[in-house]
Amino acid sequence: MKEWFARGARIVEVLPILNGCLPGKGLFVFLWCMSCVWLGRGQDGRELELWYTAPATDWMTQALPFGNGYLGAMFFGGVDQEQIQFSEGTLWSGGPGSNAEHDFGVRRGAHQHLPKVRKLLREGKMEAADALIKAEFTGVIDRGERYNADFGDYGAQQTMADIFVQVDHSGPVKEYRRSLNIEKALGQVGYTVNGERYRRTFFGNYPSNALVYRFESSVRTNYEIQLKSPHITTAQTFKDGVYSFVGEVADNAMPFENLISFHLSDGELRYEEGVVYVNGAKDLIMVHTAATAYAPRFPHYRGTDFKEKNQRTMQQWQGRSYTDLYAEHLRDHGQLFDRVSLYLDGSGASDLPTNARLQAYNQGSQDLGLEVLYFQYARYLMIAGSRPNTMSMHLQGKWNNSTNPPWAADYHSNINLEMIYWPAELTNLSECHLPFLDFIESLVVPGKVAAKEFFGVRGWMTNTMTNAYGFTSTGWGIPWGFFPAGAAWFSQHLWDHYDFTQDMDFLRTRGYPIMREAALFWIDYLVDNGEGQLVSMPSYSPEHGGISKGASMDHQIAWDLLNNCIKAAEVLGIEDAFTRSAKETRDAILPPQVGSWGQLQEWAEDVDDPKNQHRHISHLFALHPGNQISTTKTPELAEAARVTLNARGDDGTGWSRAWKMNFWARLNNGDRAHKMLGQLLKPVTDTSVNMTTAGGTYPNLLCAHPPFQLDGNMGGASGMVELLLQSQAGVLELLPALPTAWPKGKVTGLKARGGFTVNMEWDNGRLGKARISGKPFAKGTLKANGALRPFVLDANGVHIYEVKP
Ligand code: FUC
Repeated sequence: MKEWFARGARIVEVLPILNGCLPGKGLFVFLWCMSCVWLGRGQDGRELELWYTAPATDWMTQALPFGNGYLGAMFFGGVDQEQIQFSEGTLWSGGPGSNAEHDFGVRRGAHQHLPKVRKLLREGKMEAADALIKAEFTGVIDRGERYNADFGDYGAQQTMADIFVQVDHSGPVKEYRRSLNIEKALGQVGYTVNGERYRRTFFGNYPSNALVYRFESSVRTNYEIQLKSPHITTAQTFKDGVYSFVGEVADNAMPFENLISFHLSDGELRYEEGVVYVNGAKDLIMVHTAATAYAPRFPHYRGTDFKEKNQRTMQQWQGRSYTDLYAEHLRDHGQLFDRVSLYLDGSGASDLPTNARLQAYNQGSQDLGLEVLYFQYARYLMIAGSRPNTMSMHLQGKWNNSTNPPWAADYHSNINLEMIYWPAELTNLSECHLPFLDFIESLVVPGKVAAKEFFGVRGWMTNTMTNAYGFTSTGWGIPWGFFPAGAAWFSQHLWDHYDFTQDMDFLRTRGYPIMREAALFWIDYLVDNGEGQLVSMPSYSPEHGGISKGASMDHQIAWDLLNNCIKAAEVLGIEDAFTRSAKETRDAILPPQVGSWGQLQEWAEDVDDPKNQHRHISHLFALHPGNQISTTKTPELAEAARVTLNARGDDGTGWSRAWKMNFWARLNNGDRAHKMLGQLLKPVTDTSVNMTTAGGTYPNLLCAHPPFQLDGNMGGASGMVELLLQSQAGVLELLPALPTAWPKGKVTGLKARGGFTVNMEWDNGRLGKARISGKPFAKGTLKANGALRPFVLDANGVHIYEVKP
């Protein structure tokens, strides 16, 4: 006890010895052994911790995130009032049910106008072609006051509710500390009032689908607990220590339910008109779950018996202790989180509160520990936000406190969603990739309807913005909304999942069929430019510039997809009319072009402006995350990419900085990439939308676009891996872009294509030792310290590479 309350105390593992069980039927107040034991950790434990000396007053920039995959929550740590805001991945407004005519944005028969658009483009009548697209190819949405969110029946991800806990105490607050330990996925708040000690603990348990909130005090304490939701309240009940809140989203009548079971060490529990009163408890535990009627199936997207699901979830808790739920959580989180460790030799400032630490780092004090924390925080967020059989993460992961969040907190395909999942395979969290892969699969059926109606082609597409209800149409504004390459880019994740895991069954039964359908779209959509090359016409480069006879990003994404289909077919032993046409199409696509000032062209037309510093650098897709351009295989194109990157500069929105970091890593420029990491870690507190140069990181280490978007956190982590290990060119490159700021270090558990796991140590900027593991006798080539070496794993599936001094 003493240890925990010491000034600037370190986080202490909470393992109370607890006899009580979570409630069985009829049991709502029970006592457990009062002698809780707090077990300290053997070491500092602060390296992987965010901590603060004051409560959060702002959700976006200060509150701390936790979650269990299904639910994302934020705690504030207010002294007199705790606020736990939460959302559930499947709760969306809009979509089917929001109006009788809802048709997923599809403009039926739009494809009839496509020949005319192409004719105008061929005649060089760009403006007329653009006007025709705007008139006939925009996705359809219904706006009006009856909708919760800005984009009408397109809908938006929804907050579910807040839980407010009033704590009855008064007097000066001392020794306040609010923290998030990402190694244990544990939030804590501690302080004293009048010499009495108070502590709160928060964690999200995935296997038991529970969020757990614990309030402890050295004196008997009264609490008032209330759930407040912006949605329609259908019913509130309290029975046998379990509170139920049933609600409904206003515009689409999507119902949902929250269950919170209450457990007290002592004192009394009472319920009156939506408020739960706890009187005189030293230890209060709330175990919380939620579910909605959503089901990820076109066209109705309903069908989950959410009340039954909640009952089943709660039955799993019965007869189990807090210790049990906590231990289960630790095991579950640890078996993912502990797969990767990163150590960078140098100074760290974990004794500074995280907000002050970020400021100090920005002012130039070296803090490699902050960089490691930032890297592992992305993995923490992925584990907390994306687990098998939960919804795919959206722009804000699983953390959304609004009914009308920025950009609907949806699934953007022209960089954001892909970036959010970049570190999944690289950082050994392949299972966390699955919700995105499931989501991709759910889009194929609606995406085929959209492809047929808009463009009269086979296959499936998605455009810039996609939601939980199969909206695969073009957006309701053009040019930003016109980006049919979303599906093809998503499909890269299917191939990567195979490439990293070597899961042949996945590739055969799920990955390849979806990739093939996405490829059919491009086989049909690309047209001859009159010189025997295939181009995307009409096209727009994402959110930048006007109509084009060939946006480079489309070409590069189509190339990547067709190339991956060909590789997949080879692995699966498939050779047929499709594979032949995939090869022919791939080889005829207009390759990346170098323009008049040595830049990589963003469009088939050489019109790039060297002064333009737009945040999207779409035409470098081929460098990253694609692999059509590399410093070794296509040095001239790599050089052109470098010219473009220099012109675009080092500022940008959060995700734009993160992407630039990845680009520089692929150009083997570790120092410039490291500079971009510094750019990403610029302290920001502004939450208003800024589309140009205000990106960085909030005090809670969430990425600031601004506003908050998770993509930058994830892109930053993937960029850090790209500095240490790259495998996209068929070779395991060890330390391909090591920054001089990281002269000595050690990493374990990174993943490479081919199903390899890599551990490495380096010193003086040179690799010392590497351990590559995988399937026994698997073969590969590694590149280290400038030399290529073939290797074969031994019978134990291991290869050790050691540089003799
Ligand atoms: C794309 C980007 C914006 C923002 C939005 C969510 O539209 O151009 O910068 O990230 O997605």
